[in-house]
Amino acid sequence: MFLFSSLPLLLLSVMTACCSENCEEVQKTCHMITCGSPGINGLPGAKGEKGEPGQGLRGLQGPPGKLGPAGNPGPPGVPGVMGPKGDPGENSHYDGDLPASETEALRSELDRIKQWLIFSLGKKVGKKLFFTSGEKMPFERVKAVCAQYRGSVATPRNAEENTAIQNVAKDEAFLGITDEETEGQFVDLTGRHLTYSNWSNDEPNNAGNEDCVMLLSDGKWNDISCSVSHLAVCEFPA
Ligand SMILES: [Ca+2]
Ligand SMILES: [Ca+2]
Repeated sequence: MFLFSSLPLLLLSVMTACCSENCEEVQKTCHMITCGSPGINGLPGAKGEKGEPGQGLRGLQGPPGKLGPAGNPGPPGVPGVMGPKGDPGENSHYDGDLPASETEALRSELDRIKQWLIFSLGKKVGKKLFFTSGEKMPFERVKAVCAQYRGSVATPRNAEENTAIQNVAKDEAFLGITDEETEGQFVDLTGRHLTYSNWSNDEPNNAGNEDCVMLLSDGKWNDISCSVSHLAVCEFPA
């Protein structure tokens, strides 16, 4: 009975004791928050460590980028393996394998054409044919024209060839003889010394530096300038 009657009093005492302590703390806290001056912002803290990748969904792939510039060409490749020999063509039976009768007929025809040309245009002496284009030109040009037709400038090795050139030219013509290399030493265009000559009287005289040779109308020779123009006569193997 006494216990029931004194219990409310006991609870009240405990609550009062607790309340007095807590209230002091509340009052202290309340006083600092509501009545103090605002503080100065502190320095930023140290940067934290990088976080773990997030768990979100990956974005869609973007469109392809622009085409880049063309690269440098690569080195040449290794040559391929040689292919097999092709089939013979339709005219393969003519490849250097003519019947003897046809070869002889062609040779005969060629000889006949040569004779026509010699009869109308040139002269044949031994194994040489002499022709002229009928044009006059400087010596360098004569050499080029003869070489163009696989011949060389007419060069008489004996009196018969000299007469043949004279008959073909019927005019003053260059011969394939010069002393351009060594003054006074006339050689043919291959550099060989002459074994035949037919100089006119008092020639060669190198009058005004004359290093080429002209066949005169009478068949005699005269050294003359290489830059003047005379008839071109060429010789060919017969
Ligand atoms: Ca000379
Ligand atoms: Ca002369």
